[in-house]
Amino acid sequence: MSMVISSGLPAPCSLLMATLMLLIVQAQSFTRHYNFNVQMANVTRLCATKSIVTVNGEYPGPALVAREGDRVVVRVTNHVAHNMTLHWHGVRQLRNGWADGTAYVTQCPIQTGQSYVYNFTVTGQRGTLWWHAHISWLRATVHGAIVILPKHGVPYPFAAPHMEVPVILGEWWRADTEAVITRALHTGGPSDVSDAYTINGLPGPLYNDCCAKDTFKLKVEPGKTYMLRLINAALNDELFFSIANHTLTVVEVDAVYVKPFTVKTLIILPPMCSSPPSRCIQRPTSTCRPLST
Ligand SMILES: [Cu+2]
Repeated sequence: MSMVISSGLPAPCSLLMATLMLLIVQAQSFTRHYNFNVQMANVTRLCATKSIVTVNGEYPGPALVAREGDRVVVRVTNHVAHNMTLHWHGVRQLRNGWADGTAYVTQCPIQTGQSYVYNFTVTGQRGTLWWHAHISWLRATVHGAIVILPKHGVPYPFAAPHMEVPVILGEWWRADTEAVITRALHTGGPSDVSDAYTINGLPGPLYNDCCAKDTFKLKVEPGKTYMLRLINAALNDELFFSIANHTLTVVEVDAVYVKPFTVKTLIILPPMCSSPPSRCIQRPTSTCRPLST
């Protein structure tokens, strides 16, 4: 704007150019529409198939991708027997409080057969967050990544990675997770622990033979940088993350860039979603660079 004013143009021209520039900036923000159908799906893990609550039949659920400044409109339709809300973990709901998705706090749950449209603008944030069910224990299987890219034309404040990959750490129960939390609430004791930890919904080869094919694999090339968008979607557990013979450079935490620092291991805390969103403990995003460079 100051460039226009200092250009020496007559005032009406300056005003016109300023208006055009404003329109151009506004045009770079988009409205992103998503349809999230909450539905049951049969998923096989640890050699057994069970029916779980999902979004669009996916476990983990679909990634929600937007740029800073974009409006996000998510139509959620509930096709399962459970009441449902979805929470956009860590997204600052500035003047969008009704879109926060906390059941019985900012909204009544979406009942079976009903829809609700979440409508919010991503303001002043860029990085990795996540979305999850915010009622009972349904977030065990109803969750996914939120990827907030910088504004169009704005680079990362670090070397651009060769590839970006969401890495969602989670848990898998053989039992119905709603039965697990119901029993814990009845007894007042701790809940049963999960049967497996997962990476992007897959338990990996450490549990039993039939899990070998259910392993998350990322093919990498030596010397290239990969940005792992790390999310802890476990119910209650702090999780440690490390890659053998590699280091991790943390470049962003909670959708805020940080001065990059290098570690061998990260601890990622579980969600504390009974707190207001601004107090939720969130996940770091990291880049890792193979040591073979
Ligand atoms: Cu949360």
